[in-house]
Amino acid sequence: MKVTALAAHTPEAVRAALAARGWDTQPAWFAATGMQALVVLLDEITEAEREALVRWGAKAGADVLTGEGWALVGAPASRLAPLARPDRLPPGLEGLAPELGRFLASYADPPRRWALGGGSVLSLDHPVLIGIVNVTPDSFSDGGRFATVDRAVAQAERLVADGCELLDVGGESTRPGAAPVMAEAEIGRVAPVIEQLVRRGLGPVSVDTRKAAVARAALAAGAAVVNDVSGLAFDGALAGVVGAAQAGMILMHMRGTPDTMDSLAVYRHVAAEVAAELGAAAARAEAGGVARERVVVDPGFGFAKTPEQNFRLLDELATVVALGYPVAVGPSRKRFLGAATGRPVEDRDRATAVACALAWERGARLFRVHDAGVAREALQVAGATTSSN
Ligand code: PMM
Repeated sequence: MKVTALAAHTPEAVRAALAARGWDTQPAWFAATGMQALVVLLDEITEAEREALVRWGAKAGADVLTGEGWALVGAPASRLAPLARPDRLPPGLEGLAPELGRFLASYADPPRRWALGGGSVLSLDHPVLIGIVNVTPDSFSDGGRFATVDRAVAQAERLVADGCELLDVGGESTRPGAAPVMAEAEIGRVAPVIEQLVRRGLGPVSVDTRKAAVARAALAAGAAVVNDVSGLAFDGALAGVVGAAQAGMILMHMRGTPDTMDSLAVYRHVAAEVAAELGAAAARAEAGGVARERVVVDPGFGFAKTPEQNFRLLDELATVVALGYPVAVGPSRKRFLGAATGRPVEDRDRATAVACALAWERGARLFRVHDAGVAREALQVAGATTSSN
């Protein structure tokens, strides 16, 4: 007898073991996905559901830890599946099926593409780089250097040459203490740049704004995506603008505003709370008319999070991925990377690249970066390491 411990962090090792023993691709993948261990936290459950879960767990061989109003359930995905099937549900657990069904469906079949505006589609089977084109006079990392259209275009050309598939143009700094920018001034900064980038075929282009008026002007100038760092909390009209234009939308997590966010970095469990708040933002987007296939979520590294919380969130990114939307991350040159490396803002591209690779491994698919060169190499290695599921 010979014992071999298989890698359990993805279904790949089980799939390969079955394939090597003659299983066909499809059943091998299906079985391996079913064997994958999952842990789900169920909050807001009734006392009756809690008791029913404990009984079911004992019978089904699932680990169930519970307290008042909650249960932690650990089991292979295949064993959780009956809980998502109304016809096979143990009595007393009928209320769990819809949410669990949604979760298991997106676990088994994560989004493989992102529909932007203008008919563009980005394939998510490989790491997608989003290049940052800041046209603010006061952005924290490249403040003022690309403040004219020509400079922004030159920066965009470099980012595209380095592999960026989307360019994110921003005209408002979200640094704490940054001066607020009126919509007209923001439009004056971003619209001419977006027009030039699109005219030169450097697109698709995204606009980094919280304001409906700026989004409307940017979309008219040719932008295909609106990237809202407030996750639709700042301007109630923004979802309607994005929905009407059938554009893509990135919803980033933050709390408060750049001026108040640091005092709001209080979490009992940062990944679970960020995921819940992003789920609510995505529901707002869909209610406002943005189609689900156009939505991307972003945990918002550095926004209302301490360095420790950013690292916890990066490690537990799979919780955000489990929402079922493609996940973008923007760790680029941020303070938490400086906290770990001691490097100043202008020397954090290596740390950024590592953070991107770790995020890819945990399920992120889009990476917003200032300098694409090093990040691309890190992501090429990370991408090549991941099985093509
Ligand atoms: N970070 C900044 C600005 N916009 N958008 C998304 N989606 N994710 C981010 O992490 C993010 C963002 C702040 O960084 P910058 O001022 O250097 O652009």
